[in-house]
Amino acid sequence: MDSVARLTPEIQQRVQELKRLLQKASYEYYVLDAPTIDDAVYDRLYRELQTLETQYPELISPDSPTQRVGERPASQFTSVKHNIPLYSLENAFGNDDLAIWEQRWRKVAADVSEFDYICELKIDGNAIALTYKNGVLVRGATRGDGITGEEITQNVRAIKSIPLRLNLENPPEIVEVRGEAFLSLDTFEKINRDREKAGESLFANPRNATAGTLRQLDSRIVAARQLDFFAYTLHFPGELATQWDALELLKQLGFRVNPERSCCANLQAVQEYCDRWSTDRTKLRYMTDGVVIKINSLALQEKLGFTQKFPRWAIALKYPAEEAPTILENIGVNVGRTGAITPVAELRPVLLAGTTVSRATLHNRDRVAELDCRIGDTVIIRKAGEIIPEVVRVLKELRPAGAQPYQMPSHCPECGEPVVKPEDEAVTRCINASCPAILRGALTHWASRDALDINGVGEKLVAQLVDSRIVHSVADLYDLSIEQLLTLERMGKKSAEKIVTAIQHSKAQPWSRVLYGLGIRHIGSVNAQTLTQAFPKVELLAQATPEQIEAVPGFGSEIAQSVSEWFQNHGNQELIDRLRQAGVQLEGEAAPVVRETAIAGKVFVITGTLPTLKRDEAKALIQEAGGKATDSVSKKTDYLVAGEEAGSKLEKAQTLGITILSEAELMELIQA
Ligand code: 1X8
Repeated sequence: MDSVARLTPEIQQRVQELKRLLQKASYEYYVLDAPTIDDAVYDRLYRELQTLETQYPELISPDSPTQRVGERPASQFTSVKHNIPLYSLENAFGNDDLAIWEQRWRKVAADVSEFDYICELKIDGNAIALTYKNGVLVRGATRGDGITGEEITQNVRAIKSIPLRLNLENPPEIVEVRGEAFLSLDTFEKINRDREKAGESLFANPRNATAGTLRQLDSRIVAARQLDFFAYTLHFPGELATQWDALELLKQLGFRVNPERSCCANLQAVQEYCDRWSTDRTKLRYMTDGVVIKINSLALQEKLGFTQKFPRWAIALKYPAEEAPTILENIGVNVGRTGAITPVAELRPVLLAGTTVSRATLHNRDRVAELDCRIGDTVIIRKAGEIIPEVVRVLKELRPAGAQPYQMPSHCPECGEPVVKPEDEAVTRCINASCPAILRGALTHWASRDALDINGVGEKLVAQLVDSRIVHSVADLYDLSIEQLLTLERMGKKSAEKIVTAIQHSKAQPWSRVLYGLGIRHIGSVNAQTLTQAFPKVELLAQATPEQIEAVPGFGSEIAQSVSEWFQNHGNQELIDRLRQAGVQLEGEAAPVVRETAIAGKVFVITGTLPTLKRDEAKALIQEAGGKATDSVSKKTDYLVAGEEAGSKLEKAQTLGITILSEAELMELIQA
């Protein structure tokens, strides 16, 4: 093997040629849906390029087709500020809303008499912002909150219909492209079939599956999932006049642009477009949830500008949730984390809003009685947004003879204990504190992302831990050993080690998350943060009277009662004691909810006087969010947080091109 092979002009030329050929082939295949070369030929060319790049690594460039998939998984994502914010759109739910919108914007631009609209399908996926520098894709980011998103460049590269290089001779220095990453319905269903086979939890809909895929740390998984992308916004310096031209230019640059767009001279034409797609959208192989209507002229868009929240020059007409009839084959029950027993409709599988539905919630006993649904009935089901489908009505005229009214079970299907139905509540409950279903729910909630955020402890593992009687309470998690985990089916040493480490790390999570994780009724993550601000120690909260809790702004008597009762329960007091012994945080200021991935591993230096934080406080916040705070600026520094009278450190950071943050920007970053 000649590892020091000489690089000749011929080889350089061949590499260029291979990149061009492969780029063109992939564009024809993924964007135009019109392949011109055989798969086998493509593979041969790809391997030839790969071989040459291995021999001459200096020839590898970020726009090479071999660079779509990263070799090594990323360890985390970082948050990035968008160059231009991503706005959300105002919603319209019918023609009246559209007419009001038109009147409203015309008042702002009273002198405008000539205009037209562009209608585009609203793709139900995840918005992505792409930055091209000198024609090469350098950054991909999720929408996030519109101001800051997560940097997912490596994953974006793995989307084959996104060009790594713009198809343009002399590209401007910076081009920004926005669009929607999505999964086709066929791919979505295949992913769920595979997950079902592997015993993994299913994605509720293609949008969630897309979001989950974009957040994969391993871009090889992203590539395997076959995400797709429609481009719809172009920020291109120069002479673009209309949205229509922008879409045409996006196409020329090598993007997939949704073909169903239409230029409409007036609202009536817009309404006809919306009417047509309200039915025709069910024939598409991807999910749409409405139509985006934009004013075509970019000059007029600029003149109209933005409100606090939305562009004035665009609106989204949303389609109502879809309904479908099917047969109710059985009524099962699900026991939740709080012991609530929910009747569940088991349905003959039916296609609804593009996905196959076989279960729907019936909410509670009163709802079942109100619907009077019986096994064998023909029922209408509806899917509203991403929420689990529900049964909305029964077609009683189609009821089979002899169908019996439904009776809720008198005993918990999980533990066999009698259930209770408080007079004033619609909910039937299992109140057996050691019911395995309640324990499973409590553990899953404890480990969930907004609570203790323990990676690797999901529904599947929790079920194994409960069934094998290794874990009887949340506190038992902290005594779990690698050896115990290894007794579980299909558990390897590496995974076991990771799980134990993740559990131990969760001890550093702030008191507010711990309180949320306890799963006290009415205490969601926002209430937990407010409460921990008012009661910065568990003892203070445990001893508080309902009146003292009610004195917290926003808290009513029902919440106060629920919290107070929880802490009076002997079993719960024991749980708190054990958590304290384990080293879980039961005090401290309510820290903002921080996602572990935002700045994990990033190196910060603080300099100058910050407007509100002392330097130690800023350091603590950075460390809490997983970052490192050091004292001197070097090439390894990721961020310099600069306050007033910052001196030589600021200069040095500027020369090294290090990102400089204000205190406010730091706060934004660690709250992302
Ligand atoms: C969101 C979306 C837009 C378009 C399509 N699908 C979406 N989900 C489009 O303009 N064709 S625009 C948009 C937004 O601005 N938030």
